[in-house]
Amino acid sequence: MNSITIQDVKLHVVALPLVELLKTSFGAEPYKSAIIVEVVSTDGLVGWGETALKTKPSYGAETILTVLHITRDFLIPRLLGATLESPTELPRLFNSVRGNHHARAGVEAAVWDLLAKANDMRLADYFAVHLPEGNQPRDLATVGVSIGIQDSLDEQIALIGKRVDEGYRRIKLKIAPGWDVEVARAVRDAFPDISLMLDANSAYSLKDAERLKQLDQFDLLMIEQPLSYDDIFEHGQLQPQLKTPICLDESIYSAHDWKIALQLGAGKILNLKPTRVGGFAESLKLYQLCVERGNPLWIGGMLETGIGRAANVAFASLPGVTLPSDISATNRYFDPDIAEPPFVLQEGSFLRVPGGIGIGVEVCRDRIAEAQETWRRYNPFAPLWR
Ligand code: OSB
Ligand code: MG
Repeated sequence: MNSITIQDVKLHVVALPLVELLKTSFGAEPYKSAIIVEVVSTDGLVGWGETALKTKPSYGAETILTVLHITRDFLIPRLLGATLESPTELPRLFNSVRGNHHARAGVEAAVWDLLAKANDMRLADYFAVHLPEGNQPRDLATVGVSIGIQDSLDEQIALIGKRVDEGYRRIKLKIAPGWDVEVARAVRDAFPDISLMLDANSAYSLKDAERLKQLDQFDLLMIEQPLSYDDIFEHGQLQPQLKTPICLDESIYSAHDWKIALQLGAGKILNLKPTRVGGFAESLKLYQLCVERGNPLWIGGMLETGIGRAANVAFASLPGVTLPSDISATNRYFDPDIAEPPFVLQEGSFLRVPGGIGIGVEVCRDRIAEAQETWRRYNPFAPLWR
């Protein structure tokens, strides 16, 4: 395997208008913000990564500006001049930087792309190099779509109908207290056969167990993160009361956390967001743990641009990812995106893994520049970095 030496790291803070907002239990942001990481090697290769985060600490503790600070002041100085044989060396290089998973993940993703390119491989195949035999990617990722809270039941039903017509075979709805049982009932009445799941984004407490139990009647694939964003213990008390499997999202930051969750019976399914767990090295550990334990696994999304989406599609094409992932077609998110070509939903509810090396999509620098302008317009006082 070829190694690389890091010559330069550039950060591009971007904002893109969303084709459709995603309102969760903690609200909706009016545009998509992300930090695009560009890593350049001494032999002139370029790798791209993305931290797709919110501007508010509403999903987790990190925000675009904390990522900027940690990346610029602590991660980049450790990376410059480093010679790497594998991106799996990065967690050790960044060992002295506690937490800040999304920040570490953005830089790490760019190095994965760079090293895959240095070795003339597609990212999906390069992931498989880091796994035991029998984990060859499938060239496609099975996907669903995540739909936000709407202003009325009629609008909710209409939007689901539109997504089903587009070909999505798994629908995820955001719920919150007051927008839950009645919504699930209405949706089930309108679509008796769709594969349906709900995501509460931490909106409930154990006191709501009776209400959550009522959701069991709607034949849900799973309910995602009903309790606090930092809780594992109480999910372990809720799961035995529910027939619907609990899927953990917000509260799992590592393979270690998932082992605790399994031990406590806190959930049966993992939503693996590579950026939430600090990157693809930790994601590969979680992947292997889920394969060993027979846990259903899918890849979550943070409304990534085409850069983050391409890497997530590559990861979701690994055979241990057994459930549809939250990676929808480009036209659900952006028009246009900052990378080409767009991901197009295929018959059967899947996206194809790009054929090119690395992430396999072309980054459009003019669109990045435009998206940086959009960020500045929305955040005139935010500091910028190169
Ligand atoms: O909870 O899964 C979530 C987006 C931003 C923050 C949290 C979540 C989400 C999604 C979007 O549900 C999934 C996607 O990228 O399409
Ligand atoms: Mg979620």
